[in-house]
Amino acid sequence: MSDHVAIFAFPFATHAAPLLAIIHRLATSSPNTHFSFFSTQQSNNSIFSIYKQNMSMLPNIKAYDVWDGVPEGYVFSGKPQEHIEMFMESAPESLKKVMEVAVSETGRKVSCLVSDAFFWFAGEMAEEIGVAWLPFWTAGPISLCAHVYTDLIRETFGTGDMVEREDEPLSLIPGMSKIRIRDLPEGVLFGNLESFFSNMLHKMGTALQQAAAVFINSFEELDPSITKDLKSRFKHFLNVGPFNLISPPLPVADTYGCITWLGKQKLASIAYVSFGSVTTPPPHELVALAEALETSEVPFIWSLKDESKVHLPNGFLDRTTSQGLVVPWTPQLEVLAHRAVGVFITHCGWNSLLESIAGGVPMICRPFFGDQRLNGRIVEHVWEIGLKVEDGVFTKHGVLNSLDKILSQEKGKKMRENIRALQQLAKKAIGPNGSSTNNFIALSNLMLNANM
Ligand SMILES: *[C@@H]1O[C@H](CO)[C@@H](O)[C@H](O)[C@H]1NC(C)=O
Ligand SMILES: *[C@@H]1O[C@H](CO)[C@@H](O)[C@H](O)[C@H]1NC(C)=O
Ligand SMILES: CC(=O)N[C@H]1CO[C@H](CO)[C@@H](O)[C@@H]1O
Repeated sequence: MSDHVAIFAFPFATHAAPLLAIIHRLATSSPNTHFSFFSTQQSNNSIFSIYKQNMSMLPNIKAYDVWDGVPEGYVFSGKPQEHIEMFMESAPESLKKVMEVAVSETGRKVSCLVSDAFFWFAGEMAEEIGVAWLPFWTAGPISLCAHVYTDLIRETFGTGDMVEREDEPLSLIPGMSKIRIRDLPEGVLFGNLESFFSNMLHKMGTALQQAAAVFINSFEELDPSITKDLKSRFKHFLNVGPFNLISPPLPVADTYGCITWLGKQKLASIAYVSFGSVTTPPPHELVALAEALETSEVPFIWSLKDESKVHLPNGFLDRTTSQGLVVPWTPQLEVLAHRAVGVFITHCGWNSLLESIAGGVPMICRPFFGDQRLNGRIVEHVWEIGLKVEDGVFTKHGVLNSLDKILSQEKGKKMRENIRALQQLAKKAIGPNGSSTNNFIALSNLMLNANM
C-alpha cells in the first residue's frame, strides 16, 4: 500500500452519501489504496450508518470528523444557510488540519485529492501538495453548465432586471436551447448575485476547468450534446452514474408497509408523492395537492413528515384511508421500481430524477430552488418524460390536469415510453463496455496516477 486518497465531502443535504458510494466502489477496485474520508461528525454518523453492522465492507476507508465551523455556545441568528456558511468559512483551515492528522496516522502522503465540486479551493490545495484534484458534481450536467458558463451568460444578458426577458432562451450555450432565463438557478443571472452560494458556485465554475477530471452522477447518453461540450471544456469529464442503478443501497425494512400495499394495486395506477429530505411545500400547496388527490380518486403513497400533517385539509386522512397511505418515510428506490407506480410527484432534485428514470416512472415536477427548475424544464421539454406543475405551484386544478394527462391520456403513455427508453440507455451505460463503466475505469486510473 502506498497511495492515499483524501476526500472532502460537503456535509449538507444529499451530497456526502453519493460521494461515499463512488468512493466505496473506487476503494473496492483499488484494495491497496488507502482512502481518508473527511466530513462533519453529524454527516459521518448518518452516511456511515448503513455500514455500521459491517465496517469490514470498508477495509481501506477511514472516516475523519471535520469541525462544523460552529463555535461552542454559538446562537444562530436565523439567517438561512447560516450553518453552511459557517462551515464553508472554516473548511479550508479545518480540512487542511485533519488531512495532516490522516497523513501522520497512516504515514503516507496524500497522492490524490477528491472533493465535492463546491470546494472550489480544493484545486489550489491539491496544487500546493503537488497532486491532482478530482472534483465531483452531485447534480446533473445541465446545472453544471449553468455555473461553468455564468460569465458568458452574464455578459450576454446583463444582470439588470430580468422580468421582461424571463422567457428568452439560452441558445448561446450548447445543449441549452430549450432552457429559458427563468429556469436558471438563482444567483446566476437573477436573485442575489452576491450571496454566499452565488459566489461559491461562480468560483467553482472557473476552478473546475483546472481540475484533472470532473466526475458526475449521470450517464453520457442522457445529455449527449452537453456531454460533448463539457468534455471540450474540462481536461476530462467523466459520467460515472447512475449510482442508484450501479450500487443500489442495501435493502431496507418496509417499515410502513408501502411495498405490501403497492402489491395490491393495479399496474401503473398510483401516484407517489415525495419532496426529498430538505423541502416541504408551503401549507396552501399541501392543501391543494391533497384536495386534488382526493378528488381524482387516484390511489397514492405520500411521504410526509408527521409535523406537516396538521396542514392537510380537515378529515383528509380519515376520508382517504382506503385510497392512500401517508407515511413519514418510504423506501423510495423500491417504491419507484414497483410496477404499480404510475407517476412521481417530486421536487425534481437530481437524485430523485435518476431514481424515477431507474423505475421508468413519469414525473410531475414542482421545483423549489437550485437546479430543480432546470431539471423540471428538461423533464418536460427536452426528454418529454413528465410535466412541470402549471404556474410553478400546486393548485387543485393544475394537479388534477397533470394527473389525468399522465395516468389516462396518450401523452402519458408516450412519456412512459420515453422514460423507459432512458432507463434502457442507463442500464446499457453501466453494463460491460458501457460508457459509465469505461469512465469509471478512467477515473480509477487517474486517481492512481495522480501524483503530479
Ligand atoms: C461483512 O462484509 C464482508 C466483506 O464484504 C463479508 O465478507 C462478510 O461476510 C460480511 N459479514 C457479515 C456479518 O455480514
Ligand atoms: C466497446 O464500445 C466501443 C464504442 O461503443 C466499440 O467501438 C468497441 O468495439 C466495443 N468494444 C468491445 C470489446 O465490445
Ligand atoms: C466511520 C465513522 O464512524 N466515522 C466518524 C463519523 O461518524 C462516526 C459516528 O458518530 C464517528 O464515530 C466517527 O468519528
